[in-house]
Amino acid sequence: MSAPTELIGILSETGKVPKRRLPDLDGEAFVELYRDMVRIRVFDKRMLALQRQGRIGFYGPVKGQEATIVACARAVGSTDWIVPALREGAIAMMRGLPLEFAVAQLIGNDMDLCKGRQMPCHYTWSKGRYVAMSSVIGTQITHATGLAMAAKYSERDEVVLGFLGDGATSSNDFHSGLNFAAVYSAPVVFVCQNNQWSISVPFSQQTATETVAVKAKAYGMPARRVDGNDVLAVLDVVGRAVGRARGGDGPTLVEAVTYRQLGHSSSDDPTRYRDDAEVKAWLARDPIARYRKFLDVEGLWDDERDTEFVDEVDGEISRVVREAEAAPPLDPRTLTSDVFARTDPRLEEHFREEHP
Ligand SMILES: Cc1ncc(C[n+]2csc(CCOP(=O)(O)OP(=O)(O)O)c2C)c(N)n1
Ligand SMILES: [Mg+2]
Repeated sequence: MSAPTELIGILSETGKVPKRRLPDLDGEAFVELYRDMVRIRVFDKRMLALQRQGRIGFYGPVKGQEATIVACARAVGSTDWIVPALREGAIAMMRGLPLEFAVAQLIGNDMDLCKGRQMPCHYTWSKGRYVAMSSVIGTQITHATGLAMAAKYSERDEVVLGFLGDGATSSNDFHSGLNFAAVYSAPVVFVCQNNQWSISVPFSQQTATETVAVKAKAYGMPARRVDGNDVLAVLDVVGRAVGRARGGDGPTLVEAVTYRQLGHSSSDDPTRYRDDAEVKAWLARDPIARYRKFLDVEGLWDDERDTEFVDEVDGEISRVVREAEAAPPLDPRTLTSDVFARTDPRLEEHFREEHP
């Protein structure tokens, strides 16, 4: 089985696409991919600002990784499953999680579907088959494999998209997850968002292999290494891998090569451990700016529509933030309400004393 190192791309830096590589999408579908990416960027900026204002405690930005997120969301169907890692929350929103619920999850109040029991950015949306993330790095991989094995065993037509970061390739679950998926020919596509950093650890210190994709060879599964800042290429590559899984041909490992433009989270200061020059070089390969050039070349978008759209998204976010912030804090009794059949009398006593 080949272990590709070639980086698959469709969009050139100037936004040109060779005719034969142009996906079979209509103008509106091309524009929708752009709108999806811009929505994520605006949401990201606004949520980071809320964190800086002390209105939410923590936020993990995804700036620079929007193309992979959007393309993956568009490459699967409604009956497929998403097992996210840290940076795929926008897929829950693209699959129907109302924005006000997403903001409430960041606040952890009464409107939060997770009842404040998850860290911020760990959204859940069962109707959209978006699984709440486990914070323990790498565990998402075995969860995705297990879901896919169950789907196959139960003869359900479902594919699982399992996400991981470059850092997660060092986890034990990477081995177990990929090994079981390949041996059982499970319908899962692993998407590794290689954003070059695992908090402050660079990719070169994470692994001695040149790429993530090469690791698939040891498990006997195919891999693709794709430009993760090229929304059209990721859509094509992940779409084919999903088709392969659906057709009964088993798992694929996709390495999406991208870059975390900001800190690991709102608690991190990346200027302490990485060079400005590196950041600048990747900013020049920004996925949204590059795709915008393509839309310009094709005559599908312009500055006026852009400003109007950003204003519209900004307005919608202001509205949902107001709505989410208006929700009351969680009643502390919900800590146990759907955990125990009968709350321990000592806890009951505590609730009575502390929260009469
Ligand atoms: C088992 C485990 N070890 C350490 C952590 C702390 N931690 C949270 S995120 C992270 C880095 C993850 O890097 P990567 O997999 O590349 O994902 P990225 O954050 O870059 O998207 C670490 C070490 C954790 N959550 N779980
Ligand atoms: Mg990373």
